[in-house]
Amino acid sequence: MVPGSESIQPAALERRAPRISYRHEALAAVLAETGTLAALGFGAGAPLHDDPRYLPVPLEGMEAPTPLEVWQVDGEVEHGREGALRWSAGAGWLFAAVDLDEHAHGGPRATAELAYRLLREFLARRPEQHVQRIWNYLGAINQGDGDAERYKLFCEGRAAGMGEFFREGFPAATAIGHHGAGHHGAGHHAGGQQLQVYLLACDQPGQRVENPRQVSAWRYPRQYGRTPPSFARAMALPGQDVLAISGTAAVVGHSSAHEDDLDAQLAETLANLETLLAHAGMPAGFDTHSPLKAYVRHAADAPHVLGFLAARLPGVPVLLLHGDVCRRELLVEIDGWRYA
Ligand code: 3EB
Repeated sequence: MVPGSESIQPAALERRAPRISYRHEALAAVLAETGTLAALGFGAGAPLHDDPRYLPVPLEGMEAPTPLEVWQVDGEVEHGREGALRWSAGAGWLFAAVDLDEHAHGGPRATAELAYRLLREFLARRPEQHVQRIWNYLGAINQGDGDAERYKLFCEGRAAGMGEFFREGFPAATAIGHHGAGHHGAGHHAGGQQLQVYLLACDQPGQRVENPRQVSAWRYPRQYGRTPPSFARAMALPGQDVLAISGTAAVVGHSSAHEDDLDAQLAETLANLETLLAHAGMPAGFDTHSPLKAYVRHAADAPHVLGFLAARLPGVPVLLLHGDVCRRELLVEIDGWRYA
């Protein structure tokens, strides 16, 4: 199914992928359902709850009301906390998240290194060691110039914190800048200095998928920083029933395309997504079961992005979030899931 995957082993256990949905429901009701592995709230208005499966994400929704994102598995879910890390696990799947204040840990590089070390050390003690998908949200992502840009420092710290844990290949990922408003429950966090990293892992490996229109991120040339970004373009989850799609933008080869042209960037992003689906052996197009997120740099662009996606991807659930792509010339990025 996945090109270049000559050694797919028959899975010892079929791991049906988590169902991901956007839901306008009460958080307590969602958490009370059997099989709820994680629930994500967005922005300053997100609900408050102590359950470790609930993560308030520091990105604002751009359409009110903003739904919860809910991850559900087949079976009972256990959960807990260890210091800055919270986790849940069930049916072979694991959710884990860390939220760190950069002020307390020495800036973006050291904080990213710590976040990845904490996650890696936790995973090393778990049966679910195969990380499929990671999201990274940091403040002021484009601040600083050249190698001192905060995103590039984050990339250095991430690679250091990963150590040898990902030597067989990187997970699919997203890295987006938040606007630092901070959650009303974030307590000690100075909003703009919050680093949040969360992930989905499984007790079986997935299959990494690259995009033939794009240079693999870990091979980006020196101009993009001392340490290239550590992610795969997508991951076919172990059951081969879902493609987890990394943050995808108007990058062709290794270059940003269509500077300052929102429509052209959106069209190029969709072309990249379609190529990724084809290369993963999946049917073309997205559908009503395949939720996407669109991260939009300028709030004023939200209606236009919504209109574009409604026309080009009718019926596809899209959550619009206010977030900055890690290259300052890029205005929009899309990630999500494609169910087979
Ligand atoms: C790109 O194609 C856009 O650093 O984890 C997309 C997805 C991007 C993930 C990351 C960065 C990351 O290079 C940027």
